[in-house]
Amino acid sequence: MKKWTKVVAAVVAGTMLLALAGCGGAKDSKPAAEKKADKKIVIGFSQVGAESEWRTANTESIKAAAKEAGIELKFSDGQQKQENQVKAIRSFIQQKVDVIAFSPVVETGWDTVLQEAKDAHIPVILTDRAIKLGKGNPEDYYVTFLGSDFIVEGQNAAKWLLEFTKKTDPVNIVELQGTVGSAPAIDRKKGFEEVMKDHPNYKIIKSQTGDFTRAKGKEVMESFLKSAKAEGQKIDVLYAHNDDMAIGAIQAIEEAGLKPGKDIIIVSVDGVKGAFEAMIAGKLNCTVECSPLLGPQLMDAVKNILAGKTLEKRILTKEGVFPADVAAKELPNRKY
Ligand code: GZL
Repeated sequence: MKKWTKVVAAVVAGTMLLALAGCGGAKDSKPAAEKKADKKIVIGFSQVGAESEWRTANTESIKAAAKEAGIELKFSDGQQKQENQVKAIRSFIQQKVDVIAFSPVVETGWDTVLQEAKDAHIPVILTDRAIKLGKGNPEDYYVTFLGSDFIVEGQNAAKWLLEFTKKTDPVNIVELQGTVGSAPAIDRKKGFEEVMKDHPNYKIIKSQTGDFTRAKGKEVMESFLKSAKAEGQKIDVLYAHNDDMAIGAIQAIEEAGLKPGKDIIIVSVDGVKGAFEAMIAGKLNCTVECSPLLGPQLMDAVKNILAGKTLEKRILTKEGVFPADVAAKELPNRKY
């Protein structure tokens, strides 16, 4: 009997040892990729700020898409200051996130922090706005850039205006520019002027930044109206680089006793709901779409990068032009 007990004890002990080794082994035998697959993806996102309806919709799209994709999102609001965005990107590097994405408030000044991200081997995705580096090719510092073509948006605004007004006598245009030094402000101006150069009777007589906000757009439009009156100039058209500045300007035009959309033709960019409501009220004549709904594309790009796939350097968003006569029909379809 004693001998049996010894044998059973040995078998039990052996089995236990095997089981322990097996379960340890099971842990060690899982392929690295699978282990990685178990680990939740973490993305650090540095946002420009909360300056416009467009930006709010962009932030909502990114947050919703991260949740949907099961990706942990570390989100930072830059309050439209580059130093805040640089600080956020540095913190993402410290936290060793899997991917860094950001919408650069201005085009330049990113060389050092992007080199730090590169040295830390953290892939970077550009969303919404482009960058320019002091030296070297920007494309060496980010995996992909997803967003709109702002030059085309400026061209579309000018083409719509020419088609809508069909003027041969002088047309005085005032321009509310976006944030100084930002890609959308630079390129929307560039695209608009490229088309207008073949129509010299259409002239930009005043141009100033309204920083993409309603408040500043109203303030600058007030100064345009005041100085034009003092100089005996008529303002025929307002070209605003975003709908928020146009909506602010509409208030200034009304307070000056003029009819926005009639006395002053207004064309702007973004295609936010507020623009459709202004068009239905007859106060805005056209908005050129610039989609903020970049969240799903961003999360797909993150997953593809971490899966080792190669991405296009540039992922373009398709956009339309919405004149006032389609606003009522289109409004129910708008997602931002
Ligand atoms: C455009 C985006 C601009 C919007 C503005 O992609 O960067 O910034 O046109 C926003 O409304 O503030």
